[in-house]
Amino acid sequence: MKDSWDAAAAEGAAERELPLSQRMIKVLGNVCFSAFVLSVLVFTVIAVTYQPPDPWLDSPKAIISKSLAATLANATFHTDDSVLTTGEDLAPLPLSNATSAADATDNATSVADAADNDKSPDAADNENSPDAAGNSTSSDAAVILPTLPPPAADCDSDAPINCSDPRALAAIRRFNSRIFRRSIVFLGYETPVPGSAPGECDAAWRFRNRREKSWRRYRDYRRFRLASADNCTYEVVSAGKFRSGTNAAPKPPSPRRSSSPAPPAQIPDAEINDTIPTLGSESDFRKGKYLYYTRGGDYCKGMNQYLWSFLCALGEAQFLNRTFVMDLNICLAATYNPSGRNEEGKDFRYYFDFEHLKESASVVEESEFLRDWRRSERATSRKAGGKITVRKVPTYKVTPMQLKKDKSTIIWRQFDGQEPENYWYRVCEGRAAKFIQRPWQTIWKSKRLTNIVSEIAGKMDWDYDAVHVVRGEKARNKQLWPNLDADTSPEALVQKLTKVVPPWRNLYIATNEPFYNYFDKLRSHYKVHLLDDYKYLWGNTSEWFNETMTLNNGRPVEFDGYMRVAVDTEVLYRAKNRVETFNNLTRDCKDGINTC
Ligand SMILES: *[C@@H]1O[C@H](CO)[C@@H](O)[C@H](O)[C@H]1NC(C)=O
Ligand SMILES: *[C@@H]1O[C@H](CO)[C@@H](O)[C@H](O)[C@H]1NC(C)=O
Ligand SMILES: *[C@@H]1O[C@H](CO)[C@@H](O)[C@H](O)[C@H]1NC(C)=O
Ligand SMILES: *[C@@H]1O[C@H](CO)[C@@H](O)[C@H](O)[C@H]1NC(C)=O
Ligand SMILES: *[C@@H]1O[C@H](CO)[C@@H](O)[C@H](O)[C@H]1NC(C)=O
Ligand SMILES: *[C@@H]1O[C@H](CO)[C@@H](O)[C@H](O)[C@H]1NC(C)=O
Ligand SMILES: *[C@@H]1O[C@H](CO)[C@@H](O)[C@H](O)[C@H]1NC(C)=O
Ligand SMILES: *[C@@H]1O[C@H](CO)[C@@H](O)[C@H](O)[C@H]1NC(C)=O
Ligand SMILES: *[C@@H]1O[C@H](CO)[C@@H](O)[C@H](O)[C@H]1NC(C)=O
Ligand SMILES: *[C@@H]1O[C@H](CO)[C@@H](O)[C@H](O)[C@H]1NC(C)=O
Ligand SMILES: CC(=O)N[C@H]1CO[C@H](CO)[C@@H](O)[C@@H]1O
Repeated sequence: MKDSWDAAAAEGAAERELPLSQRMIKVLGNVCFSAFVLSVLVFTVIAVTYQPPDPWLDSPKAIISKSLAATLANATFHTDDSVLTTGEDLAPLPLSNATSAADATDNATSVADAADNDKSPDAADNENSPDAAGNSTSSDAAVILPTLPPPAADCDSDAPINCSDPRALAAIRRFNSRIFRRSIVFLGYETPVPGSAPGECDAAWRFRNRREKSWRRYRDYRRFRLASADNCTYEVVSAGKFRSGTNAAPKPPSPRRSSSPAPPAQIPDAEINDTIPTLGSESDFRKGKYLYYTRGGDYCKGMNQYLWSFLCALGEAQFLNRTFVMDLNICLAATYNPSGRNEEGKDFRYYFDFEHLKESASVVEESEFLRDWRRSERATSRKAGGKITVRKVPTYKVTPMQLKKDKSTIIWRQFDGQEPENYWYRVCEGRAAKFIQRPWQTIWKSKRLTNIVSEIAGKMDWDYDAVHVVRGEKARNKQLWPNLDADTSPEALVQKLTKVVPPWRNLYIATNEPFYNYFDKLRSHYKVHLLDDYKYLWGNTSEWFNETMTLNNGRPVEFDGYMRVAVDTEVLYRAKNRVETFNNLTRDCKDGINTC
């Protein structure tokens, strides 16, 4: 389905090119290094140019606009507890030079994995790592050098397993790429360390999810039991679950008085850097050009409306070639809050990836901006230097095109007036829609949330099917959705799912049905997983809890309804097979009677 663009491309390419890769690997053995590099290049080029023939991916922009337009009626959004698909679900990878270079190396791994499609042992043996050669140089050539571990001259297969021996990592890599090839792309491995018993090794690595179209990387570490074969290669006998290799877990920076076998040490995700950028000197501030929006009527509306408006504003800033002044505070609408009230003071970074946003668009945080503005004004009055010019724009009826020529340092849209006159997104209506592109690819879900997603999917070993069961308001509204309630009843679910999902699969149920035991009937057919089974991932001992608390000045953050749906949706997207409510479970239409 909506496979990750690059992964789909790599897989697609691998499928189409499989005979070639098989032949090449057979012919090459492990000597023709330069030809191997060439084949990697070929794969990489194919991966970069190949467009999967997936209608979902044809026009992500159209899809987003459509899904939003569908929720838009007379300049008001229906509140809907569905989560908008965001950039990493839809967008092709941002092919900046740096990332495409990174991709090329990633691809070396995916190519190796793809080559593993070939079930023949020699192909598997060729899949070898720089780490396996005991030497991870930064040179690209070394990264894809296919060497075998040095054949032991005096082979003693009874010798104890040595985890730092390159053969251990080679065996683990082979095993991983055989088992998880379809789900994840393996990036850097670390040298395995001994596990808790002889013959056990703990290995850690980073991976990317094939179904996520971002470059974000996640961590895993597992425990493996290894055995030495007669010819002295190591083989994996059994492998532990997600993050079972606690000896290989990243260590917290400060040495702790550990030794208690209790929970594995966890450290905050050091790869997240969503600190608020500062503007720098006062003269830097002066040199900039800014677009500043006063809070409008969108505040405290649904999250879809928030994004639709925010992306309009950001689109205008890009159209005007200005830095957008952004308020990181979000007011979360009542529908997502367990309290049932609108809640102010939520942070953009709880939900979205600010690091990606600041890398892909020019933004500055509002309070930083206001402080620097004041500072510059003061400096101006002292030195009578160049004045900071401000153009105030009271209404959305002044179009972006009219502002294009404006040279003011700050263009300040003020959104006076009543709803719906004061909605930000009205700026992008009418003729402006032709000029302004909403930069939807700048919005990814927060990595703090997708870390949870990765963990849930990892606990199921990426081997699960999922069903999306929409109930809630829609099931209660018999006028617009006459059959939904009956079609999603426990009996109907058993009847329908057993036709399409093989028995005893892991079955993840993404749902807005609040009653946990509602799906119990499915438990006699499947290993049922629900979001609430993973509560501990955001509970008060979790990594997420610590990390969000840091953002919130040390106060705990509630795992709210929007986060729930965001995680639920992403776990659903990563499933091997996905059964949807509309189309698959019921013939009712997604948006009510006669809308499909
Ligand atoms: C939208 O406005 C039109 C006419 O202005 C009206 O007929 C229609 O019922 C309105 N739709 C909603 C959902 O309010
Ligand atoms: C990135 O690529 C663009 C063209 O696509 C080029 O103009 C630019 O110089 C490159 N930047 C770097 C750092 O290589
Ligand atoms: C890699 O190994 C080669 C020879 O085995 C050595 O000369 C080189 O310094 C090593 N590089 C690193 C980064 O360890
Ligand atoms: C394990 O293998 C590493 C790397 O080959 C080697 O340096 C080390 O001495 C070995 N340890 C034992 C106990 O054999
Ligand atoms: C070593 O033996 C294992 C199992 O016996 C086999 O799968 C593997 O292909 C052999 N490797 C080599 C290089 O002969
Ligand atoms: C985080 O990113 C900012 C730039 O946005 C950079 O200045 C800072 O050094 C980074 N911090 C870390 C710890 O990487
Ligand atoms: C956008 O602004 C930057 C500096 O703010 C300038 O260097 C660049 O030329 C501008 N681009 C366009 C297309 O106006
Ligand atoms: C975590 O929550 C539980 C129950 O909600 C409470 O008993 C416990 O004290 C909390 N622990 C911490 C460290 O806050
Ligand atoms: C969260 O932070 C507390 C206090 O800083 C620490 O004791 C705990 O180990 C952390 N938990 C996780 C899961 O990182
Ligand atoms: C769900 O419906 C879609 C569209 O009708 C169909 O392509 C897909 O195969 C169905 N999935 C299952 C598991 O039945
Ligand atoms: C296995 C491998 O080559 N991994 C590389 C993938 O690309 C990133 C780029 O940032 C490198 O850091 C990894 O080492």
